[in-house]
Formats: sequence, C-alpha cells, structure tokens
Amino acid sequence: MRGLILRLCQCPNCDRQLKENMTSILTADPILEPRYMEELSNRLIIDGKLILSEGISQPIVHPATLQVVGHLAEATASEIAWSVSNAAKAQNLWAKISPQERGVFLRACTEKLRHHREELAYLLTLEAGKPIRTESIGEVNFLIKILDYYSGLGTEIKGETAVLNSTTLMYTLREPIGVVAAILAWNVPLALMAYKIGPSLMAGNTVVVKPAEEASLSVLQAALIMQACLPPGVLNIITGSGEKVGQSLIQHPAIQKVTFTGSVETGRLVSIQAANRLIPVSLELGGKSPMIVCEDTDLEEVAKQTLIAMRFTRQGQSCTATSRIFIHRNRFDDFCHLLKTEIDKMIIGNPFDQKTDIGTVISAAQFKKIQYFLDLASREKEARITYCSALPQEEKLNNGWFLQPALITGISHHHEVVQEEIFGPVACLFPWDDLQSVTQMANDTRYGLAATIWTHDLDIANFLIDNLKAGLVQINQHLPVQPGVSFGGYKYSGFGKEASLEAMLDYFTQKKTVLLKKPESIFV
Ligand code: TXE
Repeated sequence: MRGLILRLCQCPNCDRQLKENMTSILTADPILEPRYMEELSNRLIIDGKLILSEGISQPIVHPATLQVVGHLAEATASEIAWSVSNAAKAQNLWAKISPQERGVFLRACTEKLRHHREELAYLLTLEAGKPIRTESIGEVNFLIKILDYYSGLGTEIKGETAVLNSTTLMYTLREPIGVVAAILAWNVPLALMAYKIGPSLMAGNTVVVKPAEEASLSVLQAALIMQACLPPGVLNIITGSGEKVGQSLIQHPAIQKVTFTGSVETGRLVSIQAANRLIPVSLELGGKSPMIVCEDTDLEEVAKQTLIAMRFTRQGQSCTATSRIFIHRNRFDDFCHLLKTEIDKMIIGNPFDQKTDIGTVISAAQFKKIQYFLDLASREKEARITYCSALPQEEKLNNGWFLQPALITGISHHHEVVQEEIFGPVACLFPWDDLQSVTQMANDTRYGLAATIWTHDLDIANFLIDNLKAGLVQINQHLPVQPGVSFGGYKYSGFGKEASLEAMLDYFTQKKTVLLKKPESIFV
C-alpha cells in the first residue's frame, strides 16, 4: 500500500496551515486556483489517515466552466478491504466508549468543522456548482447542526424494562450493529453524510462512507477535518464508482448495515445486495412531491415560497422539490404569472459570485437527463413550457451546465415528465377543482417522500394530511429537514428514517433482550 501523505490536522499549526491555504485561494479567482485540490485528489481516508489511492483516477470538473479542478480515485479492492477491516477493528474499541463520551468526540468534530465552514462551502461550490451564498454555506451549517444534534443524544441510547413476574426482570439494550456502509448521492453530499454518520457513530458503529463520484471532495475534506477529533478507523472515506467500489463495499463480510441515498433503480440493486448478505438496509430514494395550493391562500406569498420548495437555487436537484404543483382552478392563471415573476428575479450565474441565486446542474449526465424530459414535454401538443430567468452571459460560463427554470402546463398527469423524478429545475403545474380528485392526482406516482399544502381551512388541511401518501407533510410552509424530525419516504421513496432520535435507535442499533432472574429475596 502506498504511503501516507498527510498526518491529519490534529494540531493548531496544521489547522492554521489549512486555513492559510484556503484564504489564499478564496481571495483569488477560485476557478483558476485548483492548487488546493491537489491535496485532496485521488485521496481516501482510512484508519485516520489521508491516503493516496493506487486506483485509476478520473478528472473532476467544475460544472460552471468545465475546468478540471481535481481527480477522483477508484479505490482498489485491497483499499476497500483495508478500510473495512480497520473500521471493524476500531468498532470494537469505539463501542466500549460510553455513548455520552462518543457525544463529546462528535461535539468536538462540530467545533472543528465550524472553523472550516468557508473552505467546505468553497469545495461544494467547486465540485457541484452550487451557489456559495444560497446553497453551499447553508449546507455546511446543516452538516454541523445535524452532527451537533446527534452529539447530544448519548443519554437516549437506552431500552425498556418490565417486571415479567416475581422472579424475572426483562430489559432491553440498544447495541451497535457494527461497521456501516454509507453510500451517498451528490445533491447534498454533506447533509447526507451527516444523516448517516451522526446516528452511526453515536450508536457505537464505525462507518465507511462511499460518496458519489460527482461530489467526493467536500466529503473527503469534512472527514479529514473530523479525523482530528476521532479515534483512527472510526470514520473512513473510500471513493469511486458505485458499480465497483459501492458494490464491493456492500459485499465485504464485515459490513453489517447499509444506508443509502440515491435513485430508485440503484436503491433496488443495493437492497438486493444487502438481502443477499442478510444485512439491514435503509434507503432514501427521492420523490416527485406534490404541492397543493387552495383557493384561500395568499398567492404572492406562496409563489415566493415555491422558489424554496422547488429548490431552484440548486437547479431543482432536491428529493423534496415540489415538482408537481396543483393550484385551485380559480387561482391557476394568477399563480402561474406570479411564480414566473418571482423566478425571473433570480440570477443564474457564476456560483462563486455572491450575487448569484441559481448555480449549475451537477454533471453532463444530469444535464442531459433534464433536457431529455424537456424535449419530451416540448413534443406534447397541448403542453406549454415557460422558461424563466436568464442564462449567464459571461464567456467563461458558456459551456457550464446552466439551465433556466421551466414551468410546464397543459401536460397530462400520466406523462413520463410528470411521473418520473427529473431532478432539475422543472415544475409541472395543474389546475384542480375538487379535493377528492386533487388528492388522487397527488398520490398518483410511485413516490411518496413529501407533500406541501397551502390553505387556512383546517378541514381541508386535515383531509389532506389524512389522505396524502407521503412521509412528510408540511402545511403553509416548506421547511428544510429539521434535526430531531424524522425524515423518510413512503412507497418507492424508500424505507427508514433519518435526522432524528428514532432514526438512530431504529436504524443504527440492534436491540438485545435480557431476561434476568432475580435472586431470592433475602428478607423472606
Ligand atoms: O444516482 P445513483 P445517480 C436520483 C435523481 C437522479 C438519479 C440518478 O433522479 O437523476 O437519481 O442519479 C452509488 N451499488 N437521485 O446516477 O446511481 C453511486 O456511486 C452500490 C435521487 O447519481 O442512485 C452514488 O454514490 N452503490 C437522490 C450513489 O449510489 C452504487 C439523490 C447514488 O447513485 C451502485 C440523487 C451499486 N450498484 C439522485 N450504483 C435522492 N434520493 O434524493 C451506484 N451506486
């Protein structure tokens, strides 16, 4: 195995070094300064160390300019095996530390991460094309918030007791599962990392994370920063393709649990691989979330909130994006007009520019996928596509994966464009007349992740809450996932919950039942 490159930032000096590097880059034109990426290129984190992989590597491009900014390694079979066996070794020790103490480690990680917020945001923008102001900084804060939340849950890792009869006491223990394989999608890599490593580590598991090929640098760097506060081997990162690295990871005999976020099709494969090994799996598989706008709402406010709900700032690449919008027929035209007016105010542009609201799509593949759906819609006779805002004019952004937000009306609800997750800035809008039929349409997809309702009528709200088939229903707002609030889907959106105490207890521990014979009472 080739040597270690850096001992991780465990001292104040090393920390300063990293910060100095970043400051010089952040003040320069970030797009032209890929030096820092060299330090992360082709690296893995195994046994607490940053390792130069021996696997083949592929370029990482900045989606706004297509400039190569780093390289991603395809971890080799021996590196994968090395990461898992080290994680298994570390797990034996990690599990012996009390949950509260594990919380102290995790809290220390969040403190450390707080000092590196800008550089992590920079990396996210560099590799994913997310606007630094409207997306990247918020995602880094969210990573810290979620880990901070989990770090306080040590005292909640406990079971139940029952006196079965005069001689038997029953109690349960929540024990770690072992080594967890966490396979991440690219749309919010740091948030997904937090959902998975927070509960895993607190529950006494160790983790091998396989980030998405499109967004590995920010995950590597966040994990690198955390190494300073964790025992070696507790948190490992291996990079590379899903088909090879992801699959081999799941197949390793020491992996005892898989947690996955990604597409339905890959989720199915992951689930089959986990089933072959008889290990538990949790899946978060995206959505095609409905938003129902009733007649009694403040349309201007709803139009403004739709920008958030559709995640236009992230080019709609969000699993909870409200990509099917149902508006009461009496307000339909007004709403379409207001929504377009609001989107038109958004600036699509250089994601590093503080003025930019909307960045790029992540990759050529995703760009093509979205265009494919837009082409399909454009071939429908009755359908109308309204493009909003304007593409950037800067020459260096000419080849970037920028798309204008698109609003589609007049399309059948059964159409592929409406039924499939586009994962782009494309919303389909429908007028509705009665609650029964709009509920039926809202439920008429294979997904069931989230739903948003706008009404001040409690009866209508209650009817919809009771009848919508979605794991998360929001009324008169569209908040992002909140720490402590269980998040997870119905139907093809997957199974398992994230971001909550329930997520940690039910999906990252196993329950041992103890039947204890009470000694004869000495007082009888
Ligand atoms: O996802 P994949 P992709 C949806 C969205 C998007 C589509 C495709 O609609 O357009 O998925 O995105 C790893 N064994 N979502 O192709 O393939 C892969 O390396 C083990 C919704 O990027 O699901 C990556 O780390 N792992 C989603 C991860 O799985 C495998 C967010 C996800 O990749 C593997 C992102 C295999 N056989 C996309 N094949 C959400 N739930 O929000 C791939 N991987």
